[in-house]
Amino acid sequence: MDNIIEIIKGDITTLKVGAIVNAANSSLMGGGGVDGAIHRAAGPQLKEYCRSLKGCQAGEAKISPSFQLKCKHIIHTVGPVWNNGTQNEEALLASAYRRSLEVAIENKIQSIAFPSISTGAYRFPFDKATLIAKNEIERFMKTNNTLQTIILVTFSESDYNQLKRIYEKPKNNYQNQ
Ligand code: AR6
Repeated sequence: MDNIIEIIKGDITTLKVGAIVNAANSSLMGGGGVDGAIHRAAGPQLKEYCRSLKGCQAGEAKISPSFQLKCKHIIHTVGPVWNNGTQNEEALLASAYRRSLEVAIENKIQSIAFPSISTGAYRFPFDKATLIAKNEIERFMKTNNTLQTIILVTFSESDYNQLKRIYEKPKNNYQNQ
């Protein structure tokens, strides 16, 4: 087994990994939710650095140092705002995961932690978002084995249970018999 996916419940800002992913907005100037928590914990230098990144489009990703966090880097990505699936949201969410993973590889990062991008303030349905993330991560892992650990971080107990259910679901009915 070259790489593993771990599901945990907790605060992504506390993790000592190669990179944590931030579910940012396109200004990269901070906000609420996980973005606010990351900026608070990293300190004001993060905002100064992010200013130099000059924003980020939905589906794209940019990297910064982690400043006061225990992780080495922060990969800032921007998920889509859910609009009943009418604005290419599924493809944009897949791209946010894919581009974050590509940026991690480009920077020789071996462990990465993701929050559930777009499922908070951006209102993307959690189940749908989880399946898109799973598909993208699994596809990526087939062709890349330099990233050794991918951690999916959920904040609430119910999100954690839902994620576990989706990842542990048997692939076909034969496994149920
Ligand atoms: N650790 C892990 N997960 C967290 C944490 C944390 N510390 N805090 C929240 N979550 P959201 P979005 C979960 O709203 O939907 C911001 O204002 C949360 O439970 O943070 O992509 C940005 O600036 C949810 O499952 O991000 C943007 O404007 C998930 O993280 C906008 O929100 C994502 O929720 C982005 O919205």
